[in-house]
Amino acid sequence: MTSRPVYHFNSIIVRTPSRSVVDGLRAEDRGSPTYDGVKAEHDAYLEAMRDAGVKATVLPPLEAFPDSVFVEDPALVFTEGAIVLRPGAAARVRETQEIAPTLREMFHTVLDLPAGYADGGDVLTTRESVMIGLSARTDRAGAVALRACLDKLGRKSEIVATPEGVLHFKTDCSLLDDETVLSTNRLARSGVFKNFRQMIIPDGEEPAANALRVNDVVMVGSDFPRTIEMLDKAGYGVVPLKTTEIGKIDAGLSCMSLRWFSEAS
Ligand code: CIR
Repeated sequence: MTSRPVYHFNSIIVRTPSRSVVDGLRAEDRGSPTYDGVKAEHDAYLEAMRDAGVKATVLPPLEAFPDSVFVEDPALVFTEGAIVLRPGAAARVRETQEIAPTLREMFHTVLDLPAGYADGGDVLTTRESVMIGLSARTDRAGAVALRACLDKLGRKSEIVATPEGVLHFKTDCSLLDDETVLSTNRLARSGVFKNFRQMIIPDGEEPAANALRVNDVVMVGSDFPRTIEMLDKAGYGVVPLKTTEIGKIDAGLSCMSLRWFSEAS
């Protein structure tokens, strides 16, 4: 195990939103996002990422795949290699074919999930292990197959539960540093983070749990002032980013990038 912090990244892949993003999947209809709104949120995200010190590979929009801006779901990336996943939503399955060629160009080792279903949004990489949350998108067969792929990359992993009705494991949590997680109360109550220091999201701000630590900063949805204040007081370098539009299609900050530390850069 390297001594590099898990949140130390120098490389990301993002995909420009397509105009079809207004038709993105959602569990509950709270109105469609506007294309211009999503694009503005994506532009600000990319700028914040570059400010945080990463080199971005920007892929072109895919009109046939409304949710393809959420590149986190069809693949997983690590310094040691990438894994092409099998997304659990039928409309998103073929996003893997679109991202795989880029991964094969950028990584020496690219594995393919051989069975079941798994979305990257269900995977939280921590210092000790890679946590794989079972959800409506990630089934046990996918999680078991993913553990075997992670073994090949030399990564320890564990299978955990996602609270009922929550889209992805990381919808409800994020890593703040190597010892600390930010979690909703409903997820923390399950005991999954007993080996971590836990910061609990204030009631009513649950979507803020999908924050994103990148190098020296923690990106947090700007609609969540109490979470921002809590993290600020705890000494984190908070960068508030607007997530109002992507929030309408159940997305947050981690969804919009694949992040890793490339030893080649
Ligand atoms: C979906 O339902 O797949 C998209 N509308 C949202 C994906 C969010 N991705 C993530 O949390 N990693």
